[in-house]
Amino acid sequence: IDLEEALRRALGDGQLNVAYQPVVDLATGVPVGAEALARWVHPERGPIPPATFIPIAEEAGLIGAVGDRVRQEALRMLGTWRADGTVDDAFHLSINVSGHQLTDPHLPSTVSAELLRYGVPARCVAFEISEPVPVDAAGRVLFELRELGCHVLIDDFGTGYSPLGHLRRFPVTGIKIDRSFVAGLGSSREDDEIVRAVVAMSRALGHTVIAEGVETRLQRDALAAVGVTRGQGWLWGPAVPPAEFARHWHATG
Ligand code: G
Ligand code: G
Ligand code: MN
Ligand code: NA
Repeated sequence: IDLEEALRRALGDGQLNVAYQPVVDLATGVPVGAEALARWVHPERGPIPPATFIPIAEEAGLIGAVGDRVRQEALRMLGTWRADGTVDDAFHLSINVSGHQLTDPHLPSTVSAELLRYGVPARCVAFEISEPVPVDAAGRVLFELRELGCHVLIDDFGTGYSPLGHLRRFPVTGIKIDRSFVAGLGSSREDDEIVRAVVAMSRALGHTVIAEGVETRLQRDALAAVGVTRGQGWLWGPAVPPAEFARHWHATG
């Protein structure tokens, strides 16, 4: 099938949804937040992973529409969860933003209106950046999002596109340690030392640190040993649809 055409249709048909992966307190396993992740289930082809459709959306000029859809749906969901007691007042929701979205000067006012509409405090929302971004335009947008009170996280820290310069140029409030470093924790001396150094730097800068891709108790314990307090990964659970998230995490949280 022509995936671009199918994606265009999916946006109109509500085939594009959001799944939520818990971010937990490493020591207790209690959820302190979640990351919103785009999900597309095509009526005939079944699930199409973001690694496939996000690049298509970028090429087709649809990444703005996809991003808007995910953000609006995620903020609406957080408003509902806050109102019905599924999550507490400290719960943070992370939303991915593409480089393209960060060049839209209207993004901060759009976000501000959505926060009001859904009754969500800005301090409960974090935007994750993981791509090369045009520094001047994105800098302005990120400063305005930060001024609203939203958090700004560097995603995939240490790999992909996460230059240290972002920490100086952008109003960053935290980092997410890429899962490739978490993978070797407790068994690779290099990974242990790299994560230890990243944590020391983040602490000195006053940034929060979230470890991604935590799959084993060995990794969790190694993270705790170097002072990481928040984690995300299959050890606690994958991204799941909102109803399942509420059912599972309401009881434990
Ligand atoms: O769940 P996983 O397969 O869910 O996600 C794969 C990749 O797709 C990740 O790198 C993630 O950052 C990216 N991704 C998931 N949802 C979104 C989204 O809503 N917007 C953008 N820009 N990227 C997303
Ligand atoms: O935005 P980001 O690139 O961080 O997207 C999160 C991606 O990581 C998603 O594709 C998600 O399915 C994946 N993921 C989440 N938890 C784990 C994990 O414990 N191990 C691995 N290998 N991948 C994970
Ligand atoms: Mn992310
Ligand atoms: Na990541």
